[in-house]
Amino acid sequence: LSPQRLQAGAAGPLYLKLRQALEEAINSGRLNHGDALPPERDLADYANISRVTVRKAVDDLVRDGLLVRRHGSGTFVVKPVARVQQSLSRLTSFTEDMARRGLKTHARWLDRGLFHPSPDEMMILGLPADALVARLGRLRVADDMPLAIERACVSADFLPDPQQVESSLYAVLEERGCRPVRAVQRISAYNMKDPDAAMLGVPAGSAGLSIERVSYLPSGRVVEFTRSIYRGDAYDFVAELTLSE
Ligand code: 16G
Repeated sequence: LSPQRLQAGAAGPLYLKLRQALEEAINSGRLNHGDALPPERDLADYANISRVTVRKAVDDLVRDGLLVRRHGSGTFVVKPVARVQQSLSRLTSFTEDMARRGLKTHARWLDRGLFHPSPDEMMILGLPADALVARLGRLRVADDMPLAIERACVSADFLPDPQQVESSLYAVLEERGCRPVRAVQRISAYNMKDPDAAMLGVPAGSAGLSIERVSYLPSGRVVEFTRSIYRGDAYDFVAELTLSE
């Protein structure tokens, strides 16, 4: 990032040269994934260029997903992700899926308690307005990488104490004899917005997947209605298709 190198060389806008220099620093590992970028003011002073130029180069790299701005804490180098290949034919839980890949999961709780159901929840779970539902909102993290935001809703009949769920909802449902055996899932494209994007560590506007899952007990009763946002840069959903007779 030396001022001489930036000023010298082929003609062209300074911000593009700075962008290229920063990109090289990231690709060569001089700037590591997760590292904070020096403040824009320091970069401008050091390279002897204007803050507007620095801002333009950084904006470009944020737009392309190489850097991410976190409110109040600065700009960071984005970690490239190994995509999760998720089967669409098995009814598994996030904890099980990650354990199978040797990853440790952890949750940041956004919501965990008993509430009266919203009209959507009443209709989908088949509950009266005076019923109670357990809502479990979590940022789901695997090996320190945030992957999804999930908001699960379960009738309090099945989960009277939501605090019982410390890591796996399905493990608790299994213990209580009401693990779902069938689910219908809808996946739609979604452009992420803040604060969700910020929680997932991606720029606002990044591609995401909005997923809804309604899962059932063997009796046909709905046990879970979950709305999630998955990172589009981290997931491939894979289904096996066969020719029907
Ligand atoms: C999966 C399910 C979610 C379920 C959760 C339970 C999708 C899109 N979502 O993430 O509906 O609530 O697993 O995971 O597949 P847990 O047992 O680890 O809490």
